[in-house]
Amino acid sequence: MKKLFSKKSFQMRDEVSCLSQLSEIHLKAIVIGDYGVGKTSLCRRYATGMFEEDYKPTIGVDVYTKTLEIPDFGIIRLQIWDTAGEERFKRIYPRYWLGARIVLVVFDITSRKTFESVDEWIENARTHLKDAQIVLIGNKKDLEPYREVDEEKGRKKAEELSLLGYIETSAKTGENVDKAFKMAIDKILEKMTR
Ligand SMILES: Nc1nc2c(ncn2[C@@H]2O[C@H](COP(=O)(O)OP(=O)(O)OP(=O)(O)O)[C@@H](O)[C@H]2O)c(=O)[nH]1
Ligand SMILES: [Mg+2]
Repeated sequence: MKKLFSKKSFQMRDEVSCLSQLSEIHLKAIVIGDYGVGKTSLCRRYATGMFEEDYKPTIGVDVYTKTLEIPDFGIIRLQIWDTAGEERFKRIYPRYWLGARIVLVVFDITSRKTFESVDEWIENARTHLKDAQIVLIGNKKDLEPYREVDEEKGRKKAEELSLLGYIETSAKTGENVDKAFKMAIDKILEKMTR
């Protein structure tokens, strides 16, 4: 197997598990937000590069995986828990939060209502996770003519709530999807190697 690590040693915190002598890092992300905002579409686009126009509401949770090779660092195996946004499933089961280091809170830029739910989702996440990187995502960026939430509002919300950042994505075109995940992963790697 190709050697992926330099000999440089670094301190690992107990928040990530490390297998086979620092060659693999396992990270868990959880994706939350109202129904229909595009959580599944973002996960699918990121993990498989595909997009589906059909809306099939998620029931419970689906788990996606993605393996990333970080030059001079190693392999990250990312597990992405895609939750259901539908009202009656709004309560995320406690075990879904377990071990998550990344939270992606998604709203739909064409729906003010989904943006108004963001505070509740974030409060919910913070009750369960004390040290996670939270990224706010305004999805459906390709539907610009139907926009109901200004980019500035999203940015301000992320600042107000001291989140890692705000990014607008399109699961349909793929725009910024990798970047949204990378934002959180980079932050975790930065903290680990500091
Ligand atoms: N135009 C456009 N449509 C999108 C985008 N992302 C998702 N959609 C569509 O929006 C609908 C809902 O997408 P899902 O990904 O299933 O939404 P969800 O947040 O997973 O919904 P729940 O599982 O019910 O919580 C589907 O018809 C998708 O094709 C996007 O970026 N642009
Ligand atoms: Mg879904």
